[in-house]
Amino acid sequence: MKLKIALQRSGRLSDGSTGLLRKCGIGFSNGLGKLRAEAADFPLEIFFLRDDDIPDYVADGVADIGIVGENVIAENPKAVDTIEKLGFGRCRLSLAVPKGFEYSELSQLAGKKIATSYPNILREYFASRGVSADIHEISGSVEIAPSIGLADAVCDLVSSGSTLFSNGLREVETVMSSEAVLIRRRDLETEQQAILDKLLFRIRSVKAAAQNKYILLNAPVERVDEIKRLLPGMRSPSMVPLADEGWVSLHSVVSETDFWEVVDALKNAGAEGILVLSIDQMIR
Ligand code: PRT
Ligand code: ZN
Repeated sequence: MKLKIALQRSGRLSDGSTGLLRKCGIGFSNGLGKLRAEAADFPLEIFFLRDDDIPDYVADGVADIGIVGENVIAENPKAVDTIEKLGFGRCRLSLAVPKGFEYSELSQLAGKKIATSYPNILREYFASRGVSADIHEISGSVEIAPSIGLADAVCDLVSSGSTLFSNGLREVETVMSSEAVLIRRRDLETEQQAILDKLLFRIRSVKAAAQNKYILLNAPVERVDEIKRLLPGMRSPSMVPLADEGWVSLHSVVSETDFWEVVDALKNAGAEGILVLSIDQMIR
Protein backbone atom coordinates (compact mmCIF):
# COMPACT_ATOMS: atom_id res chain seq x y z
CA MET A 1 0.00 0.00 0.00
CA LYS A 2 1.20 3.49 -0.90
CA LEU A 3 0.16 6.97 0.04
CA LYS A 4 -0.49 9.27 -2.92
CA ILE A 5 0.58 12.89 -2.62
CA ALA A 6 -0.28 15.72 -5.05
CA LEU A 7 2.29 18.51 -5.48
CA GLN A 8 2.30 21.60 -7.68
CA ARG A 9 4.07 20.72 -10.92
CA SER A 10 5.62 24.03 -11.68
CA GLY A 11 5.12 27.23 -9.76
CA ARG A 12 5.84 28.95 -6.52
CA LEU A 13 5.19 25.91 -4.33
CA SER A 14 7.10 23.34 -6.41
CA ASP A 15 10.59 23.78 -5.00
CA GLY A 16 9.36 24.07 -1.43
CA SER A 17 7.23 20.93 -1.78
CA THR A 18 9.85 18.69 -3.39
CA GLY A 19 12.55 20.17 -1.10
CA LEU A 20 10.48 19.29 1.97
CA LEU A 21 10.08 15.66 0.87
CA ARG A 22 13.81 15.39 0.18
CA LYS A 23 14.64 16.77 3.62
CA CYS A 24 12.33 14.07 4.98
CA GLY A 25 14.71 11.56 3.39
CA ILE A 26 12.32 10.73 0.55
CA GLY A 27 14.12 10.40 -2.78
CA PHE A 28 12.45 10.46 -6.21
CA SER A 29 13.15 11.67 -9.70
CA ASN A 30 11.02 14.49 -11.07
CA GLY A 31 12.26 15.15 -14.55
CA LEU A 32 10.75 18.01 -16.49
CA GLY A 33 7.22 17.36 -17.63
CA LYS A 34 6.89 14.29 -15.47
CA LEU A 35 3.41 13.79 -14.04
CA ARG A 36 4.06 10.96 -11.64
CA ALA A 37 6.97 9.58 -9.62
CA GLU A 38 7.51 6.78 -7.11
CA ALA A 39 9.56 7.46 -4.02
CA ALA A 40 12.56 5.19 -3.79
CA ASP A 41 12.61 4.59 -0.07
CA PHE A 42 9.19 5.50 1.29
CA PRO A 43 5.71 4.16 0.38
CA LEU A 44 4.79 7.34 -1.46
CA GLU A 45 3.54 7.96 -4.98
CA ILE A 46 3.84 11.55 -6.18
CA PHE A 47 1.57 13.34 -8.67
CA PHE A 48 2.58 16.68 -10.18
CA LEU A 49 -0.49 18.83 -10.90
CA ARG A 50 -1.75 22.40 -11.31
CA ASP A 51 -2.16 23.86 -7.84
CA ASP A 52 -5.83 24.77 -8.41
CA ASP A 53 -6.68 21.13 -9.15
CA ILE A 54 -5.03 19.68 -6.04
CA PRO A 55 -7.92 20.18 -3.55
CA ASP A 56 -10.37 18.43 -5.91
CA TYR A 57 -8.02 15.53 -6.56
CA VAL A 58 -7.61 15.05 -2.82
CA ALA A 59 -11.34 15.44 -2.07
CA ASP A 60 -12.15 12.91 -4.80
CA GLY A 61 -9.56 10.42 -3.53
CA VAL A 62 -7.39 10.47 -6.66
CA ALA A 63 -4.65 11.58 -4.23
CA ASP A 64 -4.69 10.99 -0.47
CA ILE A 65 -2.83 14.12 0.56
CA GLY A 66 -1.59 17.27 -1.16
CA ILE A 67 0.36 20.48 -0.70
CA VAL A 68 -1.40 23.69 -1.61
CA GLY A 69 -1.61 27.35 -0.53
CA GLU A 70 -4.05 28.09 2.31
CA ASN A 71 -5.49 30.80 0.07
CA VAL A 72 -6.68 28.19 -2.46
CA ILE A 73 -8.58 26.24 0.22
CA ALA A 74 -10.02 29.40 1.78
CA GLU A 75 -11.33 30.63 -1.57
CA ASN A 76 -12.82 27.33 -2.55
CA PRO A 77 -13.40 25.04 0.45
CA LYS A 78 -13.48 21.32 -0.38
CA ALA A 79 -14.09 18.16 1.60
CA VAL A 80 -10.49 17.96 2.79
CA ASP A 81 -8.79 18.49 6.17
CA THR A 82 -5.90 20.92 6.54
CA ILE A 83 -3.50 19.03 8.78
CA GLU A 84 -0.21 20.95 8.91
CA LYS A 85 1.20 24.35 8.04
CA LEU A 86 4.46 23.88 6.18
CA GLY A 87 6.30 27.17 6.64
CA PHE A 88 6.99 28.00 2.98
CA GLY A 89 5.02 29.69 0.17
CA ARG A 90 4.26 32.53 2.55
CA CYS A 91 2.29 35.43 1.14
CA ARG A 92 -0.65 37.64 2.00
CA LEU A 93 -3.85 38.46 0.19
CA SER A 94 -4.02 42.24 0.30
CA LEU A 95 -6.11 45.14 -0.84
CA ALA A 96 -4.16 47.73 -2.83
CA VAL A 97 -5.12 51.10 -4.23
CA PRO A 98 -3.54 53.39 -6.85
CA LYS A 99 -0.84 55.60 -5.33
CA GLY A 100 -2.93 58.77 -5.72
CA PHE A 101 -5.81 57.32 -3.66
CA GLU A 102 -5.69 58.83 -0.17
CA TYR A 103 -6.64 55.76 1.77
CA SER A 104 -7.27 55.81 5.48
CA GLU A 105 -10.06 53.31 6.14
CA LEU A 106 -11.95 50.46 4.53
CA SER A 107 -15.25 52.35 4.26
CA GLN A 108 -13.62 54.46 1.51
CA LEU A 109 -13.86 51.39 -0.71
CA ALA A 110 -17.67 51.22 -0.34
CA GLY A 111 -19.23 51.10 -3.80
CA LYS A 112 -15.81 50.92 -5.47
CA LYS A 113 -14.97 48.36 -8.12
CA ILE A 114 -12.35 45.89 -6.86
CA ALA A 115 -10.64 43.39 -9.14
CA THR A 116 -9.56 40.05 -7.64
CA SER A 117 -9.12 36.34 -8.29
CA TYR A 118 -10.36 35.72 -4.73
CA PRO A 119 -14.00 36.91 -4.79
CA ASN A 120 -15.26 34.59 -2.04
CA ILE A 121 -12.63 35.52 0.55
CA LEU A 122 -13.00 39.20 -0.33
CA ARG A 123 -16.80 39.16 -0.18
CA GLU A 124 -16.67 37.66 3.29
CA TYR A 125 -14.02 40.17 4.37
CA PHE A 126 -16.16 43.13 3.32
CA ALA A 127 -19.37 41.60 4.70
CA SER A 128 -17.80 40.99 8.12
CA ARG A 129 -16.81 44.67 8.24
CA GLY A 130 -20.16 45.96 7.06
CA VAL A 131 -18.78 47.52 3.87
CA SER A 132 -20.32 46.82 0.49
CA ALA A 133 -18.00 46.93 -2.53
CA ASP A 134 -18.39 45.92 -6.15
CA ILE A 135 -16.23 42.83 -6.46
CA HIS A 136 -15.12 42.04 -9.97
CA GLU A 137 -13.60 38.59 -10.53
CA ILE A 138 -10.74 38.30 -13.01
CA SER A 139 -8.49 35.30 -13.36
CA GLY A 140 -5.04 36.82 -13.90
CA SER A 141 -2.99 40.04 -14.14
CA VAL A 142 -5.15 41.62 -11.47
CA GLU A 143 -2.50 44.30 -10.87
CA ILE A 144 -3.09 46.01 -14.21
CA ALA A 145 -6.87 46.40 -13.69
CA PRO A 146 -6.76 49.95 -12.24
CA SER A 147 -4.43 51.32 -14.93
CA ILE A 148 -6.70 50.11 -17.75
CA GLY A 149 -9.78 51.51 -16.03
CA LEU A 150 -11.25 48.13 -15.10
CA ALA A 151 -11.25 48.71 -11.34
CA ASP A 152 -10.63 51.29 -8.60
CA ALA A 153 -8.61 48.91 -6.42
CA VAL A 154 -7.33 45.33 -6.40
CA CYS A 155 -7.09 42.43 -4.00
CA ASP A 156 -4.21 40.09 -4.85
CA LEU A 157 -1.49 37.90 -3.40
CA VAL A 158 1.64 39.76 -2.40
CA SER A 159 5.02 38.52 -1.28
CA SER A 160 7.80 41.05 -1.92
CA GLY A 161 5.38 43.81 -2.96
CA SER A 162 7.34 44.61 -6.12
CA THR A 163 4.49 43.72 -8.50
CA LEU A 164 2.17 46.19 -6.76
CA PHE A 165 4.89 48.83 -6.66
CA SER A 166 5.78 48.57 -10.32
CA ASN A 167 2.09 48.92 -11.20
CA GLY A 168 1.69 52.10 -9.17
CA LEU A 169 -0.33 50.40 -6.42
CA ARG A 170 -0.05 50.65 -2.65
CA GLU A 171 -0.95 47.87 -0.24
CA VAL A 172 -3.48 49.11 2.30
CA GLU A 173 -5.10 46.11 4.07
CA THR A 174 -4.14 42.48 4.67
CA VAL A 175 -7.18 40.32 4.01
CA MET A 176 -5.49 37.03 4.89
CA SER A 177 -2.04 35.56 5.45
CA SER A 178 -1.22 32.31 3.72
CA GLU A 179 1.43 29.61 3.53
CA ALA A 180 1.65 26.14 2.04
CA VAL A 181 -0.35 23.53 3.95
CA LEU A 182 -0.71 19.77 3.88
CA ILE A 183 -4.26 18.63 3.17
CA ARG A 184 -5.76 15.15 3.56
CA ARG A 185 -8.84 13.42 2.25
CA ARG A 186 -11.38 12.61 4.92
CA ASP A 187 -11.60 8.82 4.70
CA LEU A 188 -8.03 7.49 4.76
CA GLU A 189 -7.67 3.80 5.51
CA THR A 190 -5.80 2.81 8.66
CA GLU A 191 -2.73 1.70 6.76
CA GLN A 192 -2.55 4.96 4.78
CA GLN A 193 -3.03 6.97 7.94
CA ALA A 194 -0.08 5.09 9.43
CA ILE A 195 2.11 6.10 6.46
CA LEU A 196 0.86 9.67 6.81
CA ASP A 197 1.73 9.68 10.53
CA LYS A 198 5.25 8.56 9.66
CA LEU A 199 5.56 11.32 7.06
CA LEU A 200 4.14 13.92 9.47
CA PHE A 201 6.67 12.92 12.11
CA ARG A 202 9.46 13.62 9.61
CA ILE A 203 7.89 16.87 8.40
CA ARG A 204 7.63 18.14 11.98
CA SER A 205 11.28 17.27 12.60
CA VAL A 206 12.32 19.18 9.49
CA LYS A 207 10.16 22.16 10.50
CA ALA A 208 11.54 22.19 14.04
CA ALA A 209 15.09 22.05 12.66
CA ALA A 210 14.42 24.99 10.36
CA GLN A 211 13.30 27.04 13.36
CA ASN A 212 16.45 26.33 15.36
CA LYS A 213 20.21 26.66 15.13
CA TYR A 214 22.98 24.61 16.69
CA ILE A 215 25.41 26.81 18.55
CA LEU A 216 28.91 26.04 19.86
CA LEU A 217 31.00 28.42 21.91
CA ASN A 218 33.99 28.60 24.21
CA ALA A 219 33.67 30.05 27.69
CA PRO A 220 35.81 30.50 30.76
CA VAL A 221 34.70 28.06 33.47
CA GLU A 222 33.76 30.84 35.89
CA ARG A 223 31.22 32.26 33.39
CA VAL A 224 29.51 28.91 32.64
CA ASP A 225 26.59 29.40 35.05
CA GLU A 226 25.72 32.76 33.56
CA ILE A 227 26.08 31.49 29.98
CA LYS A 228 24.02 28.36 30.70
CA ARG A 229 21.08 30.54 31.68
CA LEU A 230 21.18 32.08 28.20
CA LEU A 231 21.19 28.70 26.47
CA PRO A 232 17.99 26.74 26.98
CA GLY A 233 18.91 23.77 24.78
CA MET A 234 16.66 20.74 24.38
CA ARG A 235 17.48 19.68 27.95
CA SER A 236 20.58 21.57 29.06
CA PRO A 237 23.68 22.49 27.05
CA SER A 238 26.44 19.91 26.57
CA MET A 239 29.77 20.89 28.10
CA VAL A 240 33.16 19.64 26.90
CA PRO A 241 36.46 20.66 28.57
CA LEU A 242 39.00 22.39 26.31
CA ALA A 243 42.67 21.42 26.28
CA ASP A 244 43.41 24.82 27.85
CA GLU A 245 42.57 24.59 31.52
CA GLY A 246 39.86 26.91 32.79
CA TRP A 247 37.91 26.83 29.49
CA VAL A 248 35.00 24.73 28.26
CA SER A 249 33.07 24.39 25.03
CA LEU A 250 29.26 24.61 25.33
CA HIS A 251 26.90 23.19 22.68
CA SER A 252 23.21 23.95 22.49
CA VAL A 253 20.18 24.67 20.33
CA VAL A 254 18.70 28.15 20.05
CA SER A 255 15.53 29.30 18.40
CA GLU A 256 15.92 31.26 15.19
CA THR A 257 13.50 33.96 16.35
CA ASP A 258 15.59 35.27 19.24
CA PHE A 259 18.89 34.05 17.84
CA TRP A 260 20.69 37.41 17.48
CA GLU A 261 19.64 38.59 20.93
CA VAL A 262 21.00 35.36 22.40
CA VAL A 263 24.30 35.78 20.53
CA ASP A 264 24.68 39.37 21.79
CA ALA A 265 23.96 38.28 25.34
CA LEU A 266 26.44 35.39 25.05
CA LYS A 267 29.21 37.72 23.86
CA ASN A 268 28.53 40.09 26.72
CA ALA A 269 28.71 37.16 29.13
CA GLY A 270 32.22 36.29 27.91
CA ALA A 271 31.57 33.64 25.24
CA GLU A 272 34.20 33.38 22.48
CA GLY A 273 34.62 31.50 19.21
CA ILE A 274 30.87 31.25 18.65
CA LEU A 275 29.93 28.87 15.80
CA VAL A 276 26.41 28.54 14.46
CA LEU A 277 25.26 25.59 12.34
CA SER A 278 21.96 24.76 10.69
CA ILE A 279 20.15 21.61 11.73
CA ASP A 280 18.76 19.11 9.21
CA GLN A 281 16.31 17.29 11.46
CA MET A 282 15.33 17.69 15.06
CA ILE A 283 13.63 14.72 16.73
CA ARG A 284 11.69 15.62 19.85
O1 PRT B 1 0.24 26.65 -12.85
P1 PRT B 1 -0.45 26.60 -11.53
O2 PRT B 1 -1.93 26.83 -11.62
O3 PRT B 1 -0.06 25.37 -10.75
O4 PRT B 1 0.18 27.82 -10.68
P2 PRT B 1 -0.37 29.29 -10.38
O5 PRT B 1 0.26 30.22 -11.35
O6 PRT B 1 -1.85 29.30 -10.21
O7 PRT B 1 0.19 29.51 -8.91
P3 PRT B 1 1.57 30.14 -8.41
O8 PRT B 1 2.68 29.19 -8.66
O9 PRT B 1 1.72 31.56 -8.85
O10 PRT B 1 1.22 30.20 -6.85
C1 PRT B 1 0.99 29.04 -6.11
C2 PRT B 1 0.78 29.44 -4.65
O11 PRT B 1 1.95 30.11 -4.18
C3 PRT B 1 -0.32 30.44 -4.38
O12 PRT B 1 -1.59 29.83 -4.31
C4 PRT B 1 0.10 31.03 -3.05
O13 PRT B 1 -0.35 30.20 -1.99
C5 PRT B 1 1.61 30.96 -3.09
N1 PRT B 1 2.27 32.27 -3.31
C6 PRT B 1 3.24 32.79 -2.52
C7 PRT B 1 2.04 33.15 -4.29
C8 PRT B 1 2.89 34.24 -4.09
N2 PRT B 1 3.62 33.98 -2.98
C9 PRT B 1 2.88 35.35 -5.02
N3 PRT B 1 3.62 36.30 -4.83
N4 PRT B 1 1.21 33.11 -5.36
C10 PRT B 1 1.21 34.12 -6.23
N5 PRT B 1 1.99 35.24 -6.11
C11 PRT B 1 1.91 36.24 -7.22
C12 PRT B 1 0.82 37.28 -7.03
O14 PRT B 1 -0.41 36.80 -7.53
C13 PRT B 1 1.34 38.47 -7.83
O15 PRT B 1 1.08 38.31 -9.20
O16 PRT B 1 3.10 36.96 -7.33
C14 PRT B 1 2.84 38.33 -7.63
C15 PRT B 1 3.24 39.20 -6.48
O17 PRT B 1 4.53 38.88 -6.03
P4 PRT B 1 5.48 40.03 -5.43
O18 PRT B 1 6.68 39.31 -4.93
O19 PRT B 1 5.78 40.96 -6.54
O20 PRT B 1 4.70 40.69 -4.32
ZN1 ZN C 1 -3.01 27.87 -10.35
